Amino acid sequence: KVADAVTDSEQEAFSSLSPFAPDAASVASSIKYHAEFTPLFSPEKFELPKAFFATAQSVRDALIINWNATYEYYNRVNAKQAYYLSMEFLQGRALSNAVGNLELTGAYADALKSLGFDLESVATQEPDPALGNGGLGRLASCFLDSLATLNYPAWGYGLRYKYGLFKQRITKDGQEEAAEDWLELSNPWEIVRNDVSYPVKFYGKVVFGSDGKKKWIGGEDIVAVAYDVPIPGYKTKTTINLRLWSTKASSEDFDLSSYNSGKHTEAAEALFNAEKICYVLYPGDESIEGKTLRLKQQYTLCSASLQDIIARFETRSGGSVNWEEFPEKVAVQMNDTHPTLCIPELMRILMDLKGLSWEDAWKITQRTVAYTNHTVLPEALEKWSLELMEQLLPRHVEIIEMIDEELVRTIVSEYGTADPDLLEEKLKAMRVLENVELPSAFADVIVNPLVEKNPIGQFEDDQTVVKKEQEEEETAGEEGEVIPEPTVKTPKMVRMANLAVVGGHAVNGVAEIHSEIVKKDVFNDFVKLWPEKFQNKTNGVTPRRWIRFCNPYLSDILTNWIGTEDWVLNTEKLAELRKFADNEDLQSEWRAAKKKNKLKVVSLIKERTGYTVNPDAMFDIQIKRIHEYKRQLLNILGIVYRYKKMKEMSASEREKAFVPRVCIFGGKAFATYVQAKRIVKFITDVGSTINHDPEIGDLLKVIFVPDYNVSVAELLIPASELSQHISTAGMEASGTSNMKFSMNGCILIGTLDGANVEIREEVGEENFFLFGAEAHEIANLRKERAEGKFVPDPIFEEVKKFVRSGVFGSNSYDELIGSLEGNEGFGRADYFLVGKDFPSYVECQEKVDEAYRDQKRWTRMSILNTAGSSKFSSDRTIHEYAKDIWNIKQVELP
Ligand code: GL9
Repeated sequence: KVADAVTDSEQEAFSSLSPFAPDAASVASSIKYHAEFTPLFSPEKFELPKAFFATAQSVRDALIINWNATYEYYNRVNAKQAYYLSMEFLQGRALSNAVGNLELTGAYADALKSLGFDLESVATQEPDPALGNGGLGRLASCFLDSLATLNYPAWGYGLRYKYGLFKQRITKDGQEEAAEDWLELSNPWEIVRNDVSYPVKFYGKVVFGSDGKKKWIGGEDIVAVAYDVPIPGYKTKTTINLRLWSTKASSEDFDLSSYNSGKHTEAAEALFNAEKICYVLYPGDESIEGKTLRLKQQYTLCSASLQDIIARFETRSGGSVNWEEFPEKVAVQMNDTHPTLCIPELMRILMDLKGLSWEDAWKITQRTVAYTNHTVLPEALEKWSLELMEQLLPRHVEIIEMIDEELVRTIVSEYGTADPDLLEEKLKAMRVLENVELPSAFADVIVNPLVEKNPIGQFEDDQTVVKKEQEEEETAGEEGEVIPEPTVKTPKMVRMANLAVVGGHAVNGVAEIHSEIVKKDVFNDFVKLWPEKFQNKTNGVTPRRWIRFCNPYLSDILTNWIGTEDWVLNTEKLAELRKFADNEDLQSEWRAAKKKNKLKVVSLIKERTGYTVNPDAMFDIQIKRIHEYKRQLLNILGIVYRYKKMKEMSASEREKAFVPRVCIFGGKAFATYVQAKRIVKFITDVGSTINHDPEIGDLLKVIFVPDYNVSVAELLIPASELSQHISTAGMEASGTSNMKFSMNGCILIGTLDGANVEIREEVGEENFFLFGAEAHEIANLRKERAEGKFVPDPIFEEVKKFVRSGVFGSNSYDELIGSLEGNEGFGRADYFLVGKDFPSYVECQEKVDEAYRDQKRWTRMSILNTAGSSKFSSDRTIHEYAKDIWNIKQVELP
């Protein structure tokens, strides 16, 4: 319908917008033009780095035409638009993706050839944008690709971190972090919008203005400036926008007189204070300064984005603004709790700046925002100190207190006062404010002041454990010294997840099992109040980046056997492969493609680690953030067990008993997560022993690929044969690499966790290696474990003893192995149940070897994985969000 708003002559004007001339000769001259007129490198040198920049700029020209047309058209038809707010976007390299989506790969390849380059080498010059950490950030980027491809009016909003997360180096001491200077040579894809900037305020105080309205004044003002990144859809003109904010001080804040009197640091203090907000993703938050910085980041994202969204709404309303229509034009999706400040910020703008009443503002806010939960681990269920928030965002705290009070009213009316214990329990669990006395209006409803004695929750998060370990180290004084008991504090906190649930109209988990856990455990009390809010949206990944562009060999096979390339847009077509699963021609093509991808990884491993690996061995891969719940430790202990068995055999026995494997790990451990860093060190130690053992040779190699990122994933996933998704059941919300592996014909070994459950359903249980305890058993197993009732399997004892014997160096790995036993001082007793699942894991791995020996069977399983992966396209996920949460319609450009 919206297309009707455009007249015929306008249609013509749009069509005549010359799409970028797509022939190789024009492309070559455009590249040459940019090489000549962009003085980024010395003019006489036209080498690879310059070729990349010139090529990227030429592609950007093409993107800009579509990007402008899209923006203008959306303005004109004024359709409802979705905004995806995320602290992370893991975009990956843009060049091959952009030329692929524009269907210009051939033209660019030919053009570059005529200039003496090849597209692939040019593309690998591009640094990976370091704007994310893991699955949550990559999901945001897959969503942008699907939104553009499916012609949904939508934008992404994030922050432009100067250094991103960090660059990982692997040394003999394990992981080291260094600043990732991804912008060093400038970013050819971004368009700085110096004309689009908003003030963002911190600190200050709240006063009544002359109009009787609340006003937030004083404090520290910074400026958020927009950097736009065009996001092209596949085979469509639609090119949406990812708007990233960068922070700076206003020039008035530069103290010129101090500067001239020689006080340079003081003079520039405001500049540094503003700029440092966008230096790194997830700055260390153990110090109060670190916490403040993170909260400033979150508020900057929310405030600048909402000001921008509101300004656009006002412009598009053309002079007659009707605020009730806001939720009919705007949907805001909060990617995890990080952007939850959107709720009080939208309330503040609507009430204090636009003059709406609390009731109207609240209705509008609730109808506009929605929240996606991505994990049941406490680090994502963020809590902020009320005291800190009161200082930094005094007006928002007033609003949050009001929201909390309304919630208390709802809870009291739901549960009544007849059973005070029940009411107290519910208030404690559900309130937005924690350890805060009840608002005065409720003073006599409940006698107990609702202040927790011990604020540490059901599980402790990484940070808490890290801190405890450090405290233990610090307080372990001389013998006989009396160590004072730590004082138990009851800090007042703001629970962001509760705020997100209360303030939004929808809450979704990211895989079926996860959404059930969200409903049964995490937000159970809220489900009773508002069952209609809770939904599932199983994650997905874009088949463009994750099959079509990263795996051209497989893509050609798919297109040939399916008979069309439509599968890139309609992944249901992949199911047609099922009927050829046993076809010998397909099978041999399939294996040949896998082999070619494996050869690329052989080079990558050589280049990054110096090791030479055998391309005929099984490639067994686990790539993801290093985390105890993801159980890289289970994988490496399985490898250690395998190695031990090999060492006990004669050469011929060994060769008969084991399938040769290259076991590949990749992933970053958060810089302050001590136990995760110990795991990295252990993996690399095991690798250096096994990889240099002449008796073992090609039978087993253990590789840790340093600095894992999207580009490394794009090489590893197409080459994988077995991949590991072995989290403690119930702890991995979804996982998304599991989907990418399965699409690329890799067979999964995994627990019944996250999206594994649905993948197994889709590909067939005989094509998935399942092991381990199930989610519903975990709580009880932990309880038994803690009560000392767990009897470890002899093979688990055997493997730990082997590690302690010093085979992998002088280190005895006390902390690591101790954590599996719950020894004094080493934290929770195998909280992640590695010991419990170890025997069934080892047994399952034996089945993997057996299946791999029969290459026909293995190839069939591999084909059936690809054929069964259609559900996991992010196109399916985005259609669901659009329909069930955002209520947006596809808008195709004329
Ligand atoms: C995560 C979950 O751990 C994953 O299981 C899930 O697939 C993704 C996307 O929904 O979200 N939640 C989360 O906080 N992260 C995830 O990867 N963390 C990061 O990305 C840092």
